[in-house]
Amino acid sequence: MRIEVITIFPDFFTSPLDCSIVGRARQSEALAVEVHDLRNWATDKHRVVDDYPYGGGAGMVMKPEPLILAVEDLLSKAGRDCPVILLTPQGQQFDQSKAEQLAKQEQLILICGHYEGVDERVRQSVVTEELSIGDYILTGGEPAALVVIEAVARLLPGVLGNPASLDSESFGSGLLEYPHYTRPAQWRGMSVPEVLLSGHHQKIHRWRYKQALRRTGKRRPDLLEQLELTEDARELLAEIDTECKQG
Ligand code: 4G3
Repeated sequence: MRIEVITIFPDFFTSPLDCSIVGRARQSEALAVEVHDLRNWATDKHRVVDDYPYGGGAGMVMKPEPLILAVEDLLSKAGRDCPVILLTPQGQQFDQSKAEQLAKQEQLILICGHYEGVDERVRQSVVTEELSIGDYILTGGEPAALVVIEAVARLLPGVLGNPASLDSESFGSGLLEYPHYTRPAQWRGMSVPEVLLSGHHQKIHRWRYKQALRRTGKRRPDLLEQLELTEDARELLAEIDTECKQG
């Protein structure tokens, strides 16, 4: 996959894109990320990319010409259409299913907005979708673009060593993860649940599944409601319910 990023702060991406899974994905050539300085497409000698809002008001607005020219250039180099995504608080909420959908694409163009917003004609003419990473405001779309790149990169074929871990993780199953433990079995009076030391794989699996259901019900009842529960899940939830009432 190829991801083109358009930003006024290319340096912001240097270390995050060189590190960890994303860095390895880029070295393995499963992923190519090109970061482009928006000012390369500014049309005046001072390379200005923002201006005052028509109608007045506080703050600046990103000018339409540099952004539209940048996207047109990158699309013509690609030789075909691809999603052109503006990271903005007004966008559709980015989630795991969106990451899975984007991971199927051959190329993405990510636009990082700044100031008070982006001239509406950028949306009208080149943006195909707007995404938000959550209900909060950032000074720029750069951290949001990094979140999208990270979430998508780890889904690309060959990027994670052990693809089985993708299915069991949170949101793959629609549930939050069960509690994890490693050695030592005892520390400062805190012990690892007995069942995990038992070697009884069926019991372990059922214990983990119950814990995942318990956590999800307690912390994210909205996620539990979206699931089609099996007979087994219903049974475990009933057990959890009685345990709660018993205290
Ligand atoms: C465009 C994304 C960009 C318009 C960007 C502000 C939060 C998110 C910006 C705009 C952003 C997010 C830059 N803040 N929640 N700020 O994904 O009004």
